[in-house]
Amino acid sequence: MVSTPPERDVVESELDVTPRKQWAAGIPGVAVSLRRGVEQMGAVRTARTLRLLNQREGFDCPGCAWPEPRGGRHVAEFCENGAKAVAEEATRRRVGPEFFATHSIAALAEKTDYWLGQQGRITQPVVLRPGATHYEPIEWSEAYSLIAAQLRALSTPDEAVFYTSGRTSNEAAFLYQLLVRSFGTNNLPDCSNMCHESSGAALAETTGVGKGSVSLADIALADLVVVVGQNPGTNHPRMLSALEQAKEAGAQIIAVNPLPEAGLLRFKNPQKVRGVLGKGTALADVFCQIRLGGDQALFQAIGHLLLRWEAERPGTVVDREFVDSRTEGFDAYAAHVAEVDWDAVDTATGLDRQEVERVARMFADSSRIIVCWAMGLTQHKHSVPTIREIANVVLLRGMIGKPGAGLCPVRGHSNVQGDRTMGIWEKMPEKFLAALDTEFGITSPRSHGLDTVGSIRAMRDGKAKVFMAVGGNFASASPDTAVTEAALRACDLTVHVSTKLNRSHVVHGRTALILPTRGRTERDEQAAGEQFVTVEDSMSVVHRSRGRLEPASEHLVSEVGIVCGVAQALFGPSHPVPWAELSGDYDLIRDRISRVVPGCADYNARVREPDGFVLPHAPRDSREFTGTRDDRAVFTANPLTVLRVPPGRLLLQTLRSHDQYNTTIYGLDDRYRGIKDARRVVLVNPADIAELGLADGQMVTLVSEWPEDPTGVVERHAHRFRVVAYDTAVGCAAAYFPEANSLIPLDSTADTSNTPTSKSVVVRLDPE
Ligand SMILES: Nc1nc2c(c(=O)[nH]1)N[C@H]1C(S)=C(S)[C@@H](COP(=O)(O)OP(=O)(O)OC[C@H]3O[C@@H](n4cnc5c(=O)[nH]c(N)nc54)[C@H](O)[C@@H]3O)O[C@H]1N2
Ligand SMILES: Nc1nc2c(c(=O)[nH]1)N[C@H]1C(S)=C(S)[C@@H](COP(=O)(O)OP(=O)(O)OC[C@H]3O[C@@H](n4cnc5c(=O)[nH]c(N)nc54)[C@H](O)[C@@H]3O)O[C@H]1N2
Ligand SMILES: [Mo]
Repeated sequence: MVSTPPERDVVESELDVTPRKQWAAGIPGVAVSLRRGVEQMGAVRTARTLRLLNQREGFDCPGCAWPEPRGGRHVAEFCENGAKAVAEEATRRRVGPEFFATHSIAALAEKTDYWLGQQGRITQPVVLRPGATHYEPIEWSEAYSLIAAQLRALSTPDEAVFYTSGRTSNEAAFLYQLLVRSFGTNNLPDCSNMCHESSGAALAETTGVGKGSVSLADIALADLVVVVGQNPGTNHPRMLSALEQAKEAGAQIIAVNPLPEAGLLRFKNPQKVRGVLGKGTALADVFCQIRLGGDQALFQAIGHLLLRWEAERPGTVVDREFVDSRTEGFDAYAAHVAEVDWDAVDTATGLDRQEVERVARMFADSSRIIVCWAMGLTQHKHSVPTIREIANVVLLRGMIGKPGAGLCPVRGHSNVQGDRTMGIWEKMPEKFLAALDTEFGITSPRSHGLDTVGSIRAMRDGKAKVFMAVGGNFASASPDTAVTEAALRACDLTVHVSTKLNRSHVVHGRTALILPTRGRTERDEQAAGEQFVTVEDSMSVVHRSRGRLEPASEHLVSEVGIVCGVAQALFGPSHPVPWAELSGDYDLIRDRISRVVPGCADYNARVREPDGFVLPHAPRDSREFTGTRDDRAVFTANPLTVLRVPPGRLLLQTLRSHDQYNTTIYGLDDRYRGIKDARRVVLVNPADIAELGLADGQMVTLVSEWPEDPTGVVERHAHRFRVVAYDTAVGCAAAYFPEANSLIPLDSTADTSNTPTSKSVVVRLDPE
């Protein structure tokens, strides 16, 4: 069986490859952000909008989840890519009824995500009726009734799936999960299932809290910061300022990555004259060009060396006091890593042993260590054991719950962490569900719901028939594009609460709705007056976000309003949850949050503090591990996984360019990597190009091979990719997400977390 994904994203353009950049940000960064802003918003709106970004009385940047400095939010805290994210939302371009009258679904389906996104903000709710060729306007009340009728017609609530992307505010997320659980299902897949789920799983198990244990202030206090599997120059640019501060205070930085990413190697701070004019700060002291998926082996080897040195000079490496009083499982872990297989470490990492030793030595010699990571660690089959292995090393050095030290998963979407805190999860713990039931007088279902991959399977197999999404672009962001698209098309109803057009709107169920919503930058007037919302950043800081711009259209409804609208139509007036009141005054939602969500007592008052408040985190705050089985941090012994690639194949990662926000494509350049005007490229080491008998610039089809019963090996194809000779680790290749998503088999997921293996797909490069 051969599955052939759609070829819609073929961009016919002349590829232009220039030497990759040795540094990030600086003048080009600021210039690009202003140019993009003016293009989309005009000069006055650009100046006004950027002035409000990340300010105490302004709105939270819809870019990444990196925190703002506390007490420092009076200084403009934005970056090139944050400004692009804002420009996308605050654009003056509009998609109104005449747009939908002109463009049929068939015509829109031919367009790329890039083109769709460029058309502007959707101004009014639209419906695609069964068999129709065009979306047409619909009244809000009719849209709500239509959803309610379809939901009521299901034979069980578990036939509906409710997706969330990570931009949704805490208030909207809290009400959304309440709607879904009142309806009777835990089918709450979210983007986190494809993102940091592996981090949550590994950290909850080892430390008792599935979140990071450092604050922004810790970074400046660290003497060693290790950045693994992350490209902050593009995806968390404000993190570079923090790294620069740490560096200035004497910290050393290690970058572990198959690619020499510009932001990790050098940084020009646009907010400082020296940064703009000078050569910038050299950030990484050591760059380990690791093979994809080699990090577990690296950290196992580091653990091995640390314990060996401890045996040679007892009391110098292991924090005995911490290990004895606060952890369990140390002996089994020590016995396990004593036996480390060095040949396997060599193969898995591709690093030479001196390099591994040098890095381990830095772990031994530093007294305040922070390890940061993102998708390079979370999207492999063995991601959870990899992150556990990092926890082992951090624990044996006693690097949790003290200043300048800790575990730091760097989240993606600006409120993805908050959405989880508010209950967007298919398996919320009993304590949360019980509190929700008591507060509202409902009975939440107790059986676990479907995650993202589970939802795709259920829709594919006809077991789920209604798909609703608050934000996101499920069709493009999910793995196995052809399978996901077929799954969505098999639904009776697909509903998207969106700001802008995307692929998911044209890959529709029998009936489809697009419900346009106000974005975070926009004013939110309700019955009780102007509202603000709250969000949680990657370091558990909860704070306000208040939109100030005029909404893109008078017909837009806030996410809170849409959730309440659906709920009222579905449950009628006698439901125990007072939906109408809640949607008129967000303080009333926050009162409820304060009684249901752990750590949120007195929520309304605390979010009104100038910088908000920090959610409790026992390991960080008091070195307590009360969330684990025995109230102790857990060392784990993890069998070593080595990804072996058959001859003639490469291991492919799918990653972001500098000019995109997930499936939202801002432009076709990847400036820091020196790629211009092209997205269908595959970056390959020159040695592999020679070995495979290919040439730089040659056109190839990427083919992934996946064993599937009973059919045998299934091939997935992505055509018209251009080979680009690039300095990546040998045996490894890279292509952009979402163009390469068609290659990732739905069943290829991480153990425990079920996250698609977007960073390790075995591929063949067939010449075209
Ligand atoms: N401008 C912008 N900002 C964003 C986003 C965006 O698309 N655009 N997306 C947001 C979201 S949702 C997220 S989750 C984050 C994503 O932030 P990142 O995780 O930085 O995003 P990716 O582009 O997936 O980059 C993965 C990095 O890990 C490296 N890597 C891949 N595999 C491995 C491996 O096996 N080992 C190691 N050591 N390294 C590896 C890659 O070379 C690359 O540098 O960014 C958020 N911020
Ligand atoms: N191959 C591969 N696949 C991946 C990844 C990868 O690295 N490789 N990364 C994964 C990761 S980390 C993530 S987080 C997911 C992302 O998956 P998603 O979160 O589903 O995707 P996005 O592209 O961020 O969603 C963009 C859409 O959100 C809508 N939107 C924007 N702002 C708002 C708003 O304020 N409200 C509402 N309601 N809608 C809004 C717009 O319509 C826009 O088109 O993708 C995952 N998929
Ligand atoms: Mo993400």
